[in-house]
This record gives sequence, C-alpha cells and structure tokens, in this order.
Amino acid sequence: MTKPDILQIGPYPEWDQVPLEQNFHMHRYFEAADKAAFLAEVGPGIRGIATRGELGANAAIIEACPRLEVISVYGVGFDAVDLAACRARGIRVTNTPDVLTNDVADLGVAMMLVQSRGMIGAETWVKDGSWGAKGLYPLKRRVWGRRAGVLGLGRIGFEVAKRLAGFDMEIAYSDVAAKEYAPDWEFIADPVALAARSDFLFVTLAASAATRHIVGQTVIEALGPEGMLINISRASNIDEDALLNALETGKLGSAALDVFEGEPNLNPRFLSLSNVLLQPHHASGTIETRKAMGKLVRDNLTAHFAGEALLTPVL
Ligand code: 8YV
Repeated sequence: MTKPDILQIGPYPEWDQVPLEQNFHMHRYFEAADKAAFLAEVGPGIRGIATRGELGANAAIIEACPRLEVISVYGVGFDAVDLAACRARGIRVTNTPDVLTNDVADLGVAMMLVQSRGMIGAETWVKDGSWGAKGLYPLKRRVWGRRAGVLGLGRIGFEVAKRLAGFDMEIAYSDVAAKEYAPDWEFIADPVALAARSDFLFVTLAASAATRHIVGQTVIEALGPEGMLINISRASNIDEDALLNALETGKLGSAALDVFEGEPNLNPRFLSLSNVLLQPHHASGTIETRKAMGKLVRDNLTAHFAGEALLTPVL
C-alpha cells in the first residue's frame, strides 16, 4: 500500500519522526526555503497535515492541498487551524486533549510559586555573591491562603484549581456558565469582577475569536498593582499592549507568561521588565506528555487512513 502524503508543518522529536516516516510519506514544510514553491509542488498530492498547536494550518496552506482529508494537531489548542476552511471542505481535524492537562496545570502553578516567591532573583542572589555581600534576600509575597481566580474552568483550568486548593487558596472562576463539577469554587461570570477579587488570575481558556483580548485593560487594572496574571493558554486571550502598559506603569503587579504574540519573536518590551516570568511555550513540555501527544497525532492519522473512527476529533 502506498503511504499517504502528509505535510508536516513543524518539527517533532526523533521518537515521533521515525514512526511517522515509517507509515507516511512526510513532506517537511518547515524545512523549505521557498514555502510557496514547496506547496505548489507537493500540495496537490497531500492528503493529511501534521502540525503543532501554535502553528496550526492557515487558509493558504489548506487551499494549496486540494486532496486534503485530515489535519492532526500536536496540541490541545486548534485555534491556529482555519476551521472555517476545513468545515467548508469536510476536512477532519484532531487534537491531543487530556494527555497534556496535568503538565500544563503543573507549569501554571509552578510559575505562580516561582514568581511570587522571587525564586529566579533569589538564585541570582546566591550565585552572584549578593547573599554574602548584601545579606538577606528581599521579602516576597506568600501564595497559600490567598485568592486565586481561574478564567476558563475547562480541563486545564479545573486541574489548576484542584492544585490551588492544596495551597488552601480561596478559589473562584469565570466561564460561560457555572460548572456542576466545581461545587466548592465560587462562580463569578464577569472576568472583571473575578480579577478584582483575585491576587492571582490564571488564564486557561481555549482561544477562539470570541475570547480574543478577553483579558483587556479593564481586567488587567482590576487585578491591580498587587495582582499577578498567569497565562498558560494563548497570547490572543490577552491584549498584550494593555498588559505591557500596565506592567510598565505598575498598574499590574506582575505576570508569568508561557505564550506570546508572534512567538518565539516576542515583543522586546517584555525583555526589559523586572516584574515578569517568561517561559518559552513549554507547559506541555515533558518527555512523558510529548510522547503521548506524538502517539495521538499518529494514531489519529492511522485511524483516518484505515477508515476507522478518529480518536480525538474536533471536527
Ligand atoms: C504545543 C500547545 O502544541 O497544546 C497546545 O495547544 O500549544 C502546545 O502543547 C506544543 O508546544 C508543541 O508545539
């Protein structure tokens, strides 16, 4: 049987690349110097796309592949896939939910702890001799017992809140409706009201056109000069200019961010701030989770081309 032709949008670890190559004819879009010429050459034969959450597949790529049947996303977020184009042509889309939930929640909570307790600066204090020369490290803010807000109580938000409960935090959340699976946590529909009563605000929303800039100037300023914003979802959920303005002027206390507009080329204004913790979009980045994500990407492609039900379809 001939191997189905798959357009690969970004690199994968070797442990995924090898089995992908065994079962499919992979075409490495990300290695092509002239992407348009590459698409014009291989696009007509492409039946599947393998991509990553943050890379997705845009309308131009989809259009260049007239025989495209399925897009398999390595990531839970599929906001970078042009779903309207897929719907119009009956193209199936899969993602990798569940397998990454706990690691993403872990990183969000770790970011809160590291930033609130000033651990990056504390390590520098040890390494650069400040401990000996200047004495004790400046005091930082506690985490346990304080007020946490979770914006988006889906799978990841729920796991974040569960972990925060272990720190005896006062937990509230916003979502489109109260969740029956969260009877112990306060539901506050309005994100501004949620931010106003929170010391820490976690953004854990699945991104879409509807959630774009849901965290804008009003939410950010409601969180306030003592508040911390933690984003482990997508940059588009936050108005980055409003965030940078608030961080620069002290209207927001601090931020811990794993995602950025235009990543990995983030706005240079972030780099000169001392009240941020910046992470390279690696909330799902453990060996265990990435292996499970890669397997799901392959299993969905294999199921599709075997005519079987997709494991984790979103379309
Ligand atoms: C990335 C993600 O896919 O799950 C998502 O939506 O954005 C991530 O898991 C990951 O960084 C691999 O590219």
